[in-house]
Amino acid sequence: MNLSFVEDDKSLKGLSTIYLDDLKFIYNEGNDYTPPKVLEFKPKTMYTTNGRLTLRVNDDISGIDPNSINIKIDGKAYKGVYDEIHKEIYVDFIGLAEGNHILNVQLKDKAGNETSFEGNFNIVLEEDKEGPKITNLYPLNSSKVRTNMPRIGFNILDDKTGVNQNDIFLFIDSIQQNVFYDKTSGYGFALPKNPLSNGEHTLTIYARDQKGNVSDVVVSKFWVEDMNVISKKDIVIDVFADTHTKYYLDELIETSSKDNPDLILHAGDIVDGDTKEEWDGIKEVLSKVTKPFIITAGNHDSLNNSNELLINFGDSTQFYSYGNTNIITLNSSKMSSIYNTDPTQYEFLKRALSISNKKI
Ligand SMILES: [Ca+2]
Ligand SMILES: [Ca+2]
Repeated sequence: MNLSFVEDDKSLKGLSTIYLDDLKFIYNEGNDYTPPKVLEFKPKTMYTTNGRLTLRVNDDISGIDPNSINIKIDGKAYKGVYDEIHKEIYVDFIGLAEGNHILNVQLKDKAGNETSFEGNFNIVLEEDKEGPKITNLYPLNSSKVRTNMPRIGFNILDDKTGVNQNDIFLFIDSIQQNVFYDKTSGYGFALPKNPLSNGEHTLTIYARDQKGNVSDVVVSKFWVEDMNVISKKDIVIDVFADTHTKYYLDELIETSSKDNPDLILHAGDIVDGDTKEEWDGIKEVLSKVTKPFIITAGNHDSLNNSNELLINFGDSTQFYSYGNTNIITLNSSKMSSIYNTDPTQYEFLKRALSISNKKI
């Protein structure tokens, strides 16, 4: 710690007094004196009498004690389940009446510091007449993917009653697929039941809300061009990152060609400002590369929120198989923040690892 004092009136020389009061010195950074925080909870308005509240919580140093969570709605006790990975507490309720409700939460960290929180939420039983909205469907229509196990990504939100996982209907070439869905963010995904053949495939998806309203049917036709399977025991992968301009990319490709790699992996920031001109330059440089080239997303690659990366190089959350090696790519930044990214990537990673018995 560094304390500094500076005079601002020389005429007071020798006359000033500084008092320091209520100082606490913590020599061991393991000491925890700060109670947990409830950062927010949602939803504030619900359209069903059965539902789930999600509280985002945080604690520095010792972490939240899951046994200390005490939750009441309108004075009645409810069970709160703590999800340590996502730092969230879930509270499920059944049969609450229409109108305003009061939520009270008490919880402690593992050092015994306690916090209390009170909030309001509303149940509105007006009729749900609109179907869910489907966006962010991947692979995009007319796009090409370099894997025969492409991750099918989507976002489904419904303005009132919401969508249950079992009411999402996703087909690849008329074969229904199992989906994983996160109600809170609306993100979800599927992995094909079996590897897809090279060539065109048709993805069809629709969903139904809890009132029975059905969304539009959304269709995407995409191409699978799996990377050539090689039988070599050891493969060489050249890894690039942060080239930002086509000139640096070109230089690295020039150098890389001397290694004769089997595969090139770009770990993000292949462009700087995410403009169409930049992406056109990148495509031009890559057109001379004869080796398979995988590109993962850096924050600069979606700075403009363009879909150029997805259109040209497929979804940035993906599962690839190459020779004796699997490669899993994830996207931890949206508009330069991890908070808005697709949270179902954790589940995707678990499933991708479980279907893989190769090197990762
Ligand atoms: Ca604490
Ligand atoms: Ca609805």
